[in-house]
Amino acid sequence: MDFKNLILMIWIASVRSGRRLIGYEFRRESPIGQKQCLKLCSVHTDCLSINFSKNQLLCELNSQSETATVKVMENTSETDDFIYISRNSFSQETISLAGACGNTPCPLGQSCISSTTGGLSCTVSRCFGEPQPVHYGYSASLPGNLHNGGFFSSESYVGEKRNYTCANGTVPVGGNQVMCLANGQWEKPQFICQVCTETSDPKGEQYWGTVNVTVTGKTCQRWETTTPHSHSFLTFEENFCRNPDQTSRPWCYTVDPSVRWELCEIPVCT
Ligand SMILES: *[C@@H]1O[C@H](CO)[C@@H](O)[C@H](O)[C@H]1NC(C)=O
Ligand SMILES: *[C@@H]1O[C@H](CO)[C@@H](O)[C@H](O)[C@H]1NC(C)=O
Ligand SMILES: *[C@@H]1O[C@H](CO)[C@@H](O)[C@H](O)[C@H]1NC(C)=O
Ligand SMILES: *[C@@H]1O[C@H](CO)[C@@H](O)[C@H](O)[C@H]1NC(C)=O
Ligand SMILES: CC(=O)N[C@H]1CO[C@H](CO)[C@@H](O)[C@@H]1O
Repeated sequence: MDFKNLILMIWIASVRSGRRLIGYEFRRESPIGQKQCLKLCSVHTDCLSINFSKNQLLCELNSQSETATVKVMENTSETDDFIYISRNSFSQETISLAGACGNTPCPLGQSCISSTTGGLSCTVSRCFGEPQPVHYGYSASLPGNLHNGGFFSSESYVGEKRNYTCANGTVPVGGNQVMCLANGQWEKPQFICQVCTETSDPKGEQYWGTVNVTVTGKTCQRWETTTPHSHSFLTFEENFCRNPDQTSRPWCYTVDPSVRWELCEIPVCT
């Protein structure tokens, strides 16, 4: 048995499957491989051990390693996936990579991570700012009390998905998650934030959004016109679905001469 294999054996013996050190995490990266996680720990002098999840490709750097007083958590169904590895069981090869990204720390939002070619380099690891979903249904008369929506969270690592919360008075339609991409930019949201009807207004009589098609996809007739359908609700905006007559939901006259009016599909606020 050569020296390399000996190190590998010691290393395996120190890996604790289904264990996780609780309470000393100072950094978390995802998605990242186990080897990259070890290297990341080795370039942080304050990293004494890692929690690594193979299924989630989640790497937790710990400021402590297991001792008589610092305990690793027993494997439960929740932590089964994790392995605990203390720094002093890393191979010499890994330790010698410390400082490989240079003596100055990586720029904000980047981490020292092994590249696909095997070398270490400062690599984008975080997304900043917030994604900008399409706000469908906002008209010029946007109520002033709406906030802009967002995450209510500052930490967003490459590969992580975050739930987006649409502004008050709007709900996400077609999903609500966005991923932080490898270039540090947010994925273009595939959902829209659409104006909804408040639960306190079940018939949507206060609906102020700009949906202009019916449930079957027919285009709405403009309110100020009386063709193809004549009517007396002439003062509403454009051809937006509205509920001026206590119908069950917002509706509109349609441009189809054979269909006088139809309900519109408007999401209900949660
Ligand atoms: C805990 O981990 C050990 C070692 O990986 C494994 O053999 C055992 O089945 C696990 N226990 C449970 C309850 O999953
Ligand atoms: C995120 O949104 C999904 C639905 O898209 C939901 O199942 C999940 O519980 C949400 N997570 C959090 C943390 O709110
Ligand atoms: C959004 O609406 C909820 C419930 O109406 C309210 O409690 C909250 O303060 C509002 N948030 C903002 C930022 O306007
Ligand atoms: C309906 O609304 C969409 C989105 O605001 C707009 O692009 C479109 O021109 C409108 N169509 C009609 C016929 O008003
Ligand atoms: C160092 C440490 O304990 N890191 C994390 C390991 O996993 C547990 C369970 O989620 C976290 O609470 C710890 O912070």
